Formats: sequence, C-alpha cells, structure tokens
Amino acid sequence: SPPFMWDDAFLLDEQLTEDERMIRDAARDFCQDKLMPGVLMANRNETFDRSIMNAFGEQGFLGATLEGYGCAGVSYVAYGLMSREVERVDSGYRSAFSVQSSLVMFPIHAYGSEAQRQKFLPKLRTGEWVGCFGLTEPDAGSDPNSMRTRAKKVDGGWVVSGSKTWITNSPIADVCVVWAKDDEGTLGGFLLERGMKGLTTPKIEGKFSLRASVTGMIMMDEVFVPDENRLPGVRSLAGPFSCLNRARYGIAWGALGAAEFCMAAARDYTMNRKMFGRPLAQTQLIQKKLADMETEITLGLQAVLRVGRLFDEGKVAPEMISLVKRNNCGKSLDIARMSRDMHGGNGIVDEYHVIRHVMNLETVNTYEGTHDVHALILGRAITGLNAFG
Ligand code: TGC
Ligand code: FAD
Repeated sequence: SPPFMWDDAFLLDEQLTEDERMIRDAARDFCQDKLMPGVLMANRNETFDRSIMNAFGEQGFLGATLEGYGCAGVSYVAYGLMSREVERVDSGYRSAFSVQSSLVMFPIHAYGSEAQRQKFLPKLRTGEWVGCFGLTEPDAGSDPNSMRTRAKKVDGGWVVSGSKTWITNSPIADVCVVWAKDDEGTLGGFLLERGMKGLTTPKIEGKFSLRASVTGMIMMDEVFVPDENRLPGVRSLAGPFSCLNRARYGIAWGALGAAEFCMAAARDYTMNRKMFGRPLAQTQLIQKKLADMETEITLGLQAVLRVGRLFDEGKVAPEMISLVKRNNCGKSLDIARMSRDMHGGNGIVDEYHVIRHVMNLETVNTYEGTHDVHALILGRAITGLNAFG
C-alpha cells in the first residue's frame, strides 16, 4: 500500500503546481538560511532587523500577488506558501511581510491613483520603503467603525487628527496608510509620509509576544495631507476590510507553518528523550498528542489550500477566510502549547524556539479579528442575525 508520510499526510505537495513548488522551496531555503539564524537574539533583545525588508524585496516577496510595478504577479496559493515558510521561523517576520504586501501595497494598487501607484509601489516592493496600516485605535479595536480619527477638508488637502495603536512597523514606517472619517462620517484612506508636520510614531515597549517585530502608535496632531495622498477608490469600511481579507488568508497559512515547526520539534524531542526506560515518543499519551497535531495541521492545510484556489478563481467569500483564519490560528496555538508541554522544562527556554511560537501565536489569534470576532462573523452568516449591532 502507498506509504504514509507524517510530514505531508494528504500529499499537499502533489496538489501544488510546478511553479508553486519552486516558490515554496525557494522561500523555505531563504527563510531557513537568512531568517532563522538571527531570530533567537532578535526575540530575546526585542529588535527588528530593518534589512529584512530589503531581503524580502530581493526575494520578490513584497506585493508578490500584484500585477505590474515590478511585482511578481504570483497566485494567492503561492502567497500562502510564502507566509507559511516565513512564519515557520517567526510570526513577527510574517507580520512584516504581510502588512507590507496585503495592507499597504494592496490598497495603493487597488484604490490608489496611477500617480500614487507610480510613486509608492516600486519603493515598497524593494523594501527601500516600509509601510504600515493604521486602523485600530485605543478605543476602537474589534469595532473599527467607532474610530475617532478625523479628516477635515481644507484647501488643497485634508487635516488628519487622531491616534492609532498596535500598529505593526509604525516606528520604522516611511508611509502610513491611515483610515479616517470626514465630517459626514465617510471613511477615507490617507497616505501619511514620514516628515509630515504633526506625525509621530512612538514604539510600544514591553511586549511578550511578537518581540522580533516592531509595533507602535501613529499619533496625528493636525497633520496636513495633500489631496494627492488620499486614496480615491475608498468610501467605506469595505476598503480596509478587503485588505484584511488578504492578510487574514495569509495568516491562516502562516500560523500552520509555526504549528508545523512546533510539531516537528515535539516529535524530535520525544523520540530522543528517554523517561522510564523508553523514548517519551513510545508512550501512549505522547503519541495521542502527536496524532492530534498531525490531524489539525493536515486538515488546516487542506482547508487553506482550498480557500487559496477559490481566491485565485475569484470565488472566495470573506466568511471562508474567517473560517480558516479562526480555525488555523486557534489550532496552531493549541499545538504550540502542547509542544511546549512535551518539551518539559526545556520548553520554556528560547533555544528550543517553541515558547517563542506560543507567545507569538497569542497575538496571531488576536490580531486581524480575534478568534471570537471571527466566530461572530460566521454566526452572522449562518443565522442572518447580527450579534455586533
Ligand atoms: P459591516 O457592517 O459588517 O461592514 C461594513 C462594510 O464593510 C463591508 N465588509 C467587507 N468587505 C470586504 N471584506 C470583508 N471581510 C468585509 N466585512 C465587511 C460590508 O459589506 C460593508 O460595506 P458597505 O460598502 O456596505 O459599507 O461592519 P461592522 O462595523 O458591523 O463590522 C463588524 C466586524 C466585526 C465584522 C468588523 O468590524 C471586523 O472585522 N472587526 C475586526 C477588526 C479587525 O480585524 N481589525 C484588524 C486591524 S489590522 C491588524 O490587525 C493588522 S495585524 C497585521 C500583522 O501584523 O500581521
Ligand atoms: P477588543 O476589541 O477590546 O477585544 C477584547 C476582547 O473582547 C477579545 O477577546 C474580543 O474577542 C472580545 N470581544 C470584542 N467584541 C466582542 C463581542 N461583540 N462579543 C464578544 N466578545 C467580544 N491593528 C492595526 O490596525 N494595524 C496593525 O498593523 C496591527 N498590528 C498589531 C500587532 C500586534 C502585536 C497586536 C497585538 C495587535 C495589532 N493590531 C493592529 C490590532 C489588532 O487588530 C487588535 O488588537 C484586534 O483587532 C483586537 O482589538 P482590541 O485589542 O482592541 O481588543
């Protein structure tokens, strides 16, 4: 009978195209060779190495699904495979990759003027410029519609005031995509550039999660933003939510990359460590845990591959993305915690990398819509009843 491969139980590899396999393999080599060696100290010291953005650019990772402006124009499945490889190393590095691609370059490409595309996309694609996405506010997290940031129309532009918080890469960003409402309550997207008067981006210190990623605020004290920096194609929350669809989809792949790392580490550790005169992996409880991990990773990968194919065919509904974002993040967090437990005391040491994934996945389960918010999005679609309002 055909062999069973624990590291590719349902033969995902066979379901990919030749191009997708090549992109996956190149991404894996890059991530393991260039990102993995530095991540332990970056996490320990809470530093983000800015040159990683240039390295992503050189690899063609940034804005990879977009057409034109030097972007690669790859499939959403290929984008998912890249996310999985980056997050196998660290969720914070995947954050940097997905914010730049899905939350900064995508809205400029989809909703920007030709002049905005020409100005921003080539530099964002190479990593010469870093972008960030400002939706969340101190009093508007799960409910971004309650945002307070305001854009007031003046001669030749807009005066933007307010504050955004929990913004990935804001302290190092050259351009901030900021979502604000005008006096009539209509939502707009604004491209704020570093150096604009009244704009500051303080760093948030003391995170115990995503330590290898830099997170901050965007403080806007009457920042004048010229008309040419307003995204002409956005009039409602559907604009930022379309960006989130893409980032959430990438996260659903990425979280499984972290889970795969944790499962492989648990398998390796328990095969080699003996207690009570036998390898830990030869005990029923450990094998049950490995079987649970194997099952959830395998099912999660099949689900996100299916959603990716639907994305590429233009048939994806946002609720499909909520389903895989919620499931894959929650399951990956469970798997990482289980792996930590199976490592015993060593599991809390960063040299085994598992505790870092546990801590990171706490954020991944929360940002881009919390686990429970995605349950309510699904609940609304299942029942037709809105639990938010
Ligand atoms: P609701 O009435 O549902 O919708 C308002 C408008 O938006 C449209 N819409 C969508 N469009 C495209 N895709 C989606 N997924 C969409 N969801 C809604 C909708 O059709 C409507 O359009 P229009 O034109 O008729 O106005 O809005 P609501 O206020 O009731 O929203 C409820 C809820 C909970 C679904 C929503 O607010 C939500 O998703 N909350 C979670 C917030 C969130 O995800 N924040 C993420 C911030 S960014 C981030 O975390 C980046 S971390 C990145 C990293 O480091 O990797
Ligand atoms: P809250 O909305 O206050 O939620 C708190 C709790 O209440 C959660 O458990 C939630 O599930 C629950 N809850 C909320 N509403 C309901 C309800 N109706 N019913 C039941 N339970 C409910 N945002 C950006 O805009 N850009 C970024 O780049 C970005 N990067 C981030 C990076 C990090 C490291 C982190 C931690 C966050 C980032 N975020 C970013 C913000 C993130 O999207 C928000 O943290 C997230 O949307 C949740 O909002 P909140 O933290 O205000 O929690």
